[in-house]
Amino acid sequence: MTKILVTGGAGFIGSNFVRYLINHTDTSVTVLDKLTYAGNRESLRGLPKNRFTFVLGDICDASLVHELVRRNDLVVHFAAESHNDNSLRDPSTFISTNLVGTYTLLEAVRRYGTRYHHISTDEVYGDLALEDPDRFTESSPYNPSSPYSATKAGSDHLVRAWVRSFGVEATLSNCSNNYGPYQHVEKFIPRQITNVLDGGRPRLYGAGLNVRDWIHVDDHSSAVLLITTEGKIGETYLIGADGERNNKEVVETILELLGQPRDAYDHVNDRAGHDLRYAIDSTKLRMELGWRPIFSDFNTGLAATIEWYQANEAWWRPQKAQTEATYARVGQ
Ligand code: NAD
Ligand code: TDX
Repeated sequence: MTKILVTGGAGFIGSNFVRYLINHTDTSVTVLDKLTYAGNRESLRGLPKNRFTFVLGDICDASLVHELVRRNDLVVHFAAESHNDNSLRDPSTFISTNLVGTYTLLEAVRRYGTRYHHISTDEVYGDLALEDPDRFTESSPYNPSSPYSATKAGSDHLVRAWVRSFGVEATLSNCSNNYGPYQHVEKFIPRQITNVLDGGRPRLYGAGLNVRDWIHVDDHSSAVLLITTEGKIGETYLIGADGERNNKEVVETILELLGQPRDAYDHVNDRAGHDLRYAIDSTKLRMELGWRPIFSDFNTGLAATIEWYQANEAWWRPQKAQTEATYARVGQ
């Protein structure tokens, strides 16, 4: 049985990945998570005690990280400050968690010879024009726009340097925008769903023409698991499910699925430096490792996600008022 250390396992993608591991493998899982505003112990409720351990702590705490890495066979590193809007308000925690935290983990896996998988984002490549026929590939140049994406780009570079200079056994993946259950209400899709459930209206930045390439979080999990077992050391794999949609279309679909008029949304202040379009070409992952997404129909996945938020108000309610108050201060 493999022992896997999952950092950031109380966050959106980490908690879905932990559940995916428990349901699809016989591994035992240890989560290391600081439980920042984005981490939620409730997202890991009900996991089997004989296969799951939760450790409260910071990935920048070198002695704790070394002790946990020493006891595990594989580290999958999700922990991060993950929200672009927050990074525009205060980049400081992005520097410490995303850069120093990754460095701390790399030094530990280097010391114990532990296999490492690095979770990253398509945002490291910057953005594409709306009419550009090209999509991001593993050889696209790095060109991050926000403090968040710059720190993710920096962390990717650290991983490659530790592979080349110190022989660390690492793989990397850069995924497009995830949606699904347990996503914090600060993020686009859960924010709009819960606004409507609260009797309010969706809030679209600018004209709403920015394009994101949506993938269901379970498809991200299946790809990461495959890369950790079949991926080649030192290689990067882009993860995406051909889910390009502009924000206006997504809001209109949410409204329709919730039985509201398709135009019942508000335009609000745009994000500074707002990336126009992300789009992933996942040919390498599909051809070399045989990966395929299961959620090929975005509207079906979105409908299931809406049902999850309807059924789990107790999970999201505690964060909603504070999140909206923070947005209101900047006219969003
Ligand atoms: P999230 O904000 O929902 O979760 C982050 C988790 O990390 C939280 O549980 C938080 O408590 C924990 N954490 C933060 N700082 C920590 C620290 N110093 N020590 C220990 N734990 C800490 O984020 P997410 O959306 O689940 O993203 C997870 C990863 O996936 C990130 O690395 C992100 O860059 C990447 N990613 C996200 C997306 C997306 O669409 N959300 C897409 C591609 C890549
Ligand atoms: O209220 C909103 N209205 C709106 O129009 C919010 C919160 C967002 N938006 C727009 C901004 C983006 O164009 O929706 C799009 C998606 O926004 P976010 O959910 O903040 O995601 P994004 O900035 O694209 O980054 C996400 O995908 C890549 C994750 O948060 C990152 O962690 C990941 O790396």
